[in-house]
Amino acid sequence: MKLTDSATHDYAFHALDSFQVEIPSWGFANTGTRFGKFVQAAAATTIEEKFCDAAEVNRLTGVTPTLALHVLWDLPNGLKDVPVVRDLERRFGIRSGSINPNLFQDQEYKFGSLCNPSAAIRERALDHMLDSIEIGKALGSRDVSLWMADGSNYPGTQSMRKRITWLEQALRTSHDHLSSNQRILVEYKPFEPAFYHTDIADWGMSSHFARIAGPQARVLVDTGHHYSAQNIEQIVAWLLHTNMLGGFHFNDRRYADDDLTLGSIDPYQVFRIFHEIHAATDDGLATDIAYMIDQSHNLKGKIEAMVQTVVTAQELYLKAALVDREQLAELQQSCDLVAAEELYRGAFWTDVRPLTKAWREARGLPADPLAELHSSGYVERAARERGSRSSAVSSYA
Ligand code: LRH
Ligand code: MN
Repeated sequence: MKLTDSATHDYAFHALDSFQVEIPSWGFANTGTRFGKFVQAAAATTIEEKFCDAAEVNRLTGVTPTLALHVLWDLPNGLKDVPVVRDLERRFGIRSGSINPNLFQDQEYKFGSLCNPSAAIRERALDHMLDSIEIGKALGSRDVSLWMADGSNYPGTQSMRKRITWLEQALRTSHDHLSSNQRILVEYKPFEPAFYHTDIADWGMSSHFARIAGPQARVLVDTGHHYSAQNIEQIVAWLLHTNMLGGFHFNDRRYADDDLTLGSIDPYQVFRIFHEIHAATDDGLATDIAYMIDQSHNLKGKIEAMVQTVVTAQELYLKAALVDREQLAELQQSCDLVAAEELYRGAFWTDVRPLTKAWREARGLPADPLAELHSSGYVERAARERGSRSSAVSSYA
């Protein structure tokens, strides 16, 4: 069904009205690799500065009302920091998003956290998981987003099956502590920092743990957590088919978990993922999906990179929305390969920027968020106010 221009316009505006993406507090902080960290004067180091930067990104884009929080980095005193965060939410008009427990930084997690052979360490890790769930309840945020570094570096040094059992128990207990509207998102990653086995290494393992945990648990797909040859949109199709898809951590990569800005290396990848979601929505499948960004802006200006990423995500979401999926289904059914590919890829080639620009103007938003950021002087002001303090930094974010 070929859409008329005005129908395309209305459809595009509807799609853009329904798209929101969550930004990570750690995306505004000085981050780096094991080979070093290049400090930026305008980087955020306090939770207040992270909320302030998030509010600026939302002012510019209109589609980032929530900020993902990492417990140890943003609420180092746990539940006691909730009133501070509540106050920041009110001051900056940004709501707390997914709560990310940190089960990878403490020294005692050398051989794992929820999968550690030591029952005492597993107990302490579970306590942190339950604290994170209580923080989520206190902040009224929905998702507790669990990524664990747990694994091993050498064959024969750990019992992989015992670790599965320990994690199943911990996730059941965690799920039992959820409030009715909370979810646990189980994020998988094939390797790093563990380089022999990782306890939650792929979507199958994550699906299993989410099912074992309970009905309010789902799988989180970090686009950077795949071997380069893996077909990520096929994994997404499976998770949609099995109603196990809970959310995404969007970023891009050339080699491994590079955490580069979305669409910088393979924008077609994210288009293919969004297509599976639009098609599943057409077919009435549950698509209660949390779109989140998870990047580390080591070289690009952090706020600039975040605005660039949000704009790119909007454009790729809209390109995929504009695929004529009715006609595509007919071409797929008749195995008219070239016509199907030309229709599908044709949407990817479509320049949707005039539509996103018109949508922003219609919604009272800056037509070009990046240009507005540059002319606002926000980054320069932040650098002046924060610059003097930005000496070498300790932890990841
Ligand atoms: C692990 C990960 C996880 C976050 C961290 C910042 O690689 O993707 O989602 O906790 O990055
Ligand atoms: Mn992630």
